[in-house]
Amino acid sequence: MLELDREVGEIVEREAAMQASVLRMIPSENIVSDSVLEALGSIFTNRYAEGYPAKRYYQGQENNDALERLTCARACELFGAEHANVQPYSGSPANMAAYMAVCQPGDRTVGLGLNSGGHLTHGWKVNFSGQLYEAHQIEVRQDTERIDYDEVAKYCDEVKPKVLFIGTTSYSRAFDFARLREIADACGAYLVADIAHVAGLVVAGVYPNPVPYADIVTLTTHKTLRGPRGGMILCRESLAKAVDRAVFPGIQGGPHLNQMAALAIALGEAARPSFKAYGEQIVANAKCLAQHLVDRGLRIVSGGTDCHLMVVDLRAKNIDGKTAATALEHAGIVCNFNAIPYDPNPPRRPSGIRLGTPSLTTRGLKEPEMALVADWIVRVLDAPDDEAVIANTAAEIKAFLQKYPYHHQG
Ligand code: DSN
Repeated sequence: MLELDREVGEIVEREAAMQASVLRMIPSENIVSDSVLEALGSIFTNRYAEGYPAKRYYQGQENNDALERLTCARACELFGAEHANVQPYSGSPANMAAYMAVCQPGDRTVGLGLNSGGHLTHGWKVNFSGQLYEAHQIEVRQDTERIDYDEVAKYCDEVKPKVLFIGTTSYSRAFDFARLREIADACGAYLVADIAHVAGLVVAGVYPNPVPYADIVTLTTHKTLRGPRGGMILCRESLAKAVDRAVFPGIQGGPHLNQMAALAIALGEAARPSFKAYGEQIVANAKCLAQHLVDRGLRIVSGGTDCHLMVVDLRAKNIDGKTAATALEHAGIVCNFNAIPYDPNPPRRPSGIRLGTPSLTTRGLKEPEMALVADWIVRVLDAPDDEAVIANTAAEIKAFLQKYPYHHQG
């Protein structure tokens, strides 16, 4: 094991100690259960299984087929979907497969812009989605920092995209998927919903489920869903073949079966009643934290959150996002700098930070603790260059977190 390779072992030990002693507030991260970790390290990592159950290009697939069928069945049950593909290595390949299933290179697409809270794969110019397709982007309104569905409808009517690709990486408001379906229908587009960030909240019933409305739903499995790093695609039966062909052989080779085993376990965990309570607490914590930050003089983009994340506009504190995120990291609060909509500052030094509550909620923090978290954040933002403040905050957080276990059983 790791004792036999001290160089790697020591890095892993340092990482474990770091993760346990800081407030991990990157909204796309979480803490998996011991069973998920165990499955990731299982002997399924030794296998290859190109193809799909009963249609593989390798022999000896009995257990691999059983595993993939079980994982797909759990995914369909949990999200109410007709078909699931559980092979995508992560979210970007899942999104690439979604495009490939319904578009040809050069087709027009409409997606949510990066600074409005969309993802790179929703048509950003340096991403494959902006290079292979004629990508058009919608932005949130400048005054409300929210999607204006009438504007989206008008824009889609002009552009006539083949696909309307909607999802969030930092948009904190719930999407109106029924309205998006109407907009897609009106211009003859496919609707793809990327719920990478909010998949666990959908399962918990605290965020709208796009499955009844979207032709294709993509997600990652490691964010609020609290599974292994990975991706998944859900779709209507009529698109199943196109989606499966896009994943393999369109983009990928063999699925990562150890990742699939871990995903099956995570989906089993997400089906438990305790997961619903977990999802509810994630959102309650995020709303509570947002309010505490507002009470302490900060502005939350769009005025708040409906999910697990928020983007904090730091301009009232005269500090940029990069400087803030670096000071917070040294103080034991790990987050990421993030652009705000219509950000006057450059992407490497934007005006905001993005905060999320999934990991803190997994550790057991609740509303009363969100006041402490807000205090620590604001203390650092008010004195980012004060070494004593930074060191004292880091020590306080480390001591505080000793009460909150880092391991859990799902
Ligand atoms: N966009 C990344 C994030 O939200 O952290 C994940 O792809």
